[in-house]
Parts: sequence; C-alpha cells; structure tokens
Amino acid sequence: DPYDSEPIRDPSVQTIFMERPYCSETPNKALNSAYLTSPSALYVRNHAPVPECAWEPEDSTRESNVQNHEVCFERVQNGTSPTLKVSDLQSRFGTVTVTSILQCAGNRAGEDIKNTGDSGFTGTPLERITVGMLGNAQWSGIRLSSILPALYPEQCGKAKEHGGGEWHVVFEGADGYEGSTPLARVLDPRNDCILATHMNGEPLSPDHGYPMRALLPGIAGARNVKWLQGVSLSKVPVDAPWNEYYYKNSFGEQIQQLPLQSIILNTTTNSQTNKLSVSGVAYSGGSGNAIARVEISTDGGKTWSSANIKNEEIKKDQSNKSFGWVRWSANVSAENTTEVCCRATDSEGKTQCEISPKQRGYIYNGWSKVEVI
Ligand code: MTE
Ligand code: MO
Repeated sequence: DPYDSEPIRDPSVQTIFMERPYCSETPNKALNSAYLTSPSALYVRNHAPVPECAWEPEDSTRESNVQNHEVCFERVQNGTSPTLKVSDLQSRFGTVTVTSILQCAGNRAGEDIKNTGDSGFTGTPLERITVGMLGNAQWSGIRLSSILPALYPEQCGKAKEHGGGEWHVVFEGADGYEGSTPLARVLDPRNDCILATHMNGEPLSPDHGYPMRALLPGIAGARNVKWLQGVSLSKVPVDAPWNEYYYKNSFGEQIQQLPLQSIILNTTTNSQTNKLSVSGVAYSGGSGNAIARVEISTDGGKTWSSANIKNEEIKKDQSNKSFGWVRWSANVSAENTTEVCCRATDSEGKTQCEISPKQRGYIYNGWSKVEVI
C-alpha cells in the first residue's frame, strides 16, 4: 500500500476533504487567531503519497537530515548535473527568512461555483473548499536569485537582458510531482523566491515538503514544489499534468501569480451594542504591493466603510515587496444586517470586483460575502 507511511494527522486541527491523496483546509479559527499559521493547522494539498524522503523524521536527526538532503541541478554551465547538499548551498549562498502566504489556486472553489457556475471541482470532494486552502508563515531557506546565476550564468544573463521571456525553472518533487515558473520571476531578488527548509523556525513537516521545498511568494501553491529533489531550466513550461492540464487558466496558461485577495474569517454580533465585529485577512498576491485599504459593506456594495488594518504586522523583510497578509477588523451596525462583504485595494489602486471572471475554477477573488444570522 503506497499510503502505508503517511504522517499521523489530527482531524481536529484541519478540515479534511480527501485522505488519499491527503487534502485539507485550514479552519477559519486557526487562520484568524494568529499572524503566523501553525504548521499543524496549515492546509495540505498532496497529489500522491508522501514520499520516502519525508517519512518519520526522528526529532534528534531532523535538522541533520535537512543539512544532508541533496538536490540535483541538471545541466549546469559546464554540462554536468551536480547533486548539492543543503549544507553546501547554505554555506555558499547563505540563508534568509521571508514572510509569505501560501495559497492553493483552488482556494474559494465553492464560492466560484456558487457565483460563476460549475467548474472542474463540481461533483468532487474539493467543491467543499471554502476559504482555508491558505496560510501565512515565515519561511527560511536559500535564495534562488543567488543559486541560479551561479549555476546557470548564461541563461540567467540572457533572462536579465531580454526580460527573461524564454526560460522556466522546473522543480521536481520526490513524489514525481513537477511544476515550473518563469525564470525572470524567480531571478528577481525582490520576489524572495527561496528553496525553503524551515517554516516558522522549525524544519518543514512531512506534509509541507520536508526536507526542502520551493517557496515562491505570491505564486500559486501548485508551483511551490515539495520534497524537492531536482531543479532544471527549460525553454518551455514543464510537461507534467499539474502544469499542462491542472492549474491552468482560461487562456491555457499556467497559473502563476495569485490575485489581490481579502477574506472574511469571522463575524460576531454583540447584542448589547447592536454592533457586528468583522475580521479577516488581505494580501496583494503576485504583485507584492502593500494593502492600501480593506472596506466593508452591509448593503451589498452600495456603501463601504474602512476596516482597521493591524499595522504592527505589516512586516517588511529583506525586500520592498510584501507577500505576507495583513489582518484587519471592523465594527459595523448590526441593525438590519443580513450579509456583510469585504474588498481590498492595493497601493496601485487595484480593487477586487464583486465576482471575478471564471478561470476554470481557480484563483477566485470576488468580494468575500458572509451571511449574518
Ligand atoms: N509538491 C509536490 N511534490 N507534490 C504535490 O502534490 N502540491 C502542490 C504544491 N507542491 C504538491 C507540491 C499544491 S497544488 C499546493 S497548493 C501546495 O504544494 C500545497 O502546499 P502544502 O501542502 O504545504 O500546503
Ligand atoms: Mo494547489
């Protein structure tokens, strides 16, 4: 049974959609209760059994296994395909910590179906996805904008000259899963793309890609390949089902950048004050722009009022872009309120639409609407 060695999972901390392969979402309460999502609550999207390299890491050897993990870099400058240890990559290129959301392109699939009609998720266990295939964490690892120019100077030089058009970085997981992302995106140091070994200061858990994964801030979860064992450059996006059939938009392109997003995670009515407290998160997705404002409406979008954004959490890491979320809250009158919705606007003035265009069921980012009882 290929699923014999799956990690032990606690059904009380995640909402499970499928067991084999394992797929779950983070409950709203866990998303709303802290700036950083805990690894045990963070949603999991597996497409196959958890591979051997992530089986049962013993506490005492977890860190040293990470250091000893090897990744093959195919066809580097001199035509060889060196297998490099994580410890070698760390000492040569250093490590950084970046804050970023991680989101599955299928998040909000249920709302997409409700507002825009059937999609590929209809009739599958994944039509129950609400807003929780998402989380926010601090990820530590080695910058791809340092590794790749050292190993592939020619392609990286060309990518910089020509805006990067032609090359893609291919990531290969030990479970056979593959994904690719344009080299230009990965090479720009402001995009904070890393090969991550740690989440919130701890080695990655088996479900989240131990010992190493790609972590590409603002890019769809599908390209953040877990259990990383190979990296290569290609002139075409990698020919793998998750790249060539799934996780593509209506124009037949691989979904890369996530859209601007805001999500209501909790509403509580105070009967004494007749106020409704609303709270949630917002992030700009692939642009890495700051969130300029989040607004709430109780009349279906006719009038809006501003929510309070918790500034202490707008953390800027080593870059001038922000890929982490901001948390926000608002108090509105509960009188005659039956529904509340929110929308975010980023620093370039881009605002969410009421209903976003259908993208085969992916990256829905219409206003988040919640009925109030
Ligand atoms: N990487 C491998 N090797 N295998 C997978 O099945 N799933 C992808 C991505 N990387 C996947 C993978 C998808 S679709 C998503 S949304 C994210 O991992 C989920 O990451 P998480 O399970 O750590 O939350
Ligand atoms: Mo995903």
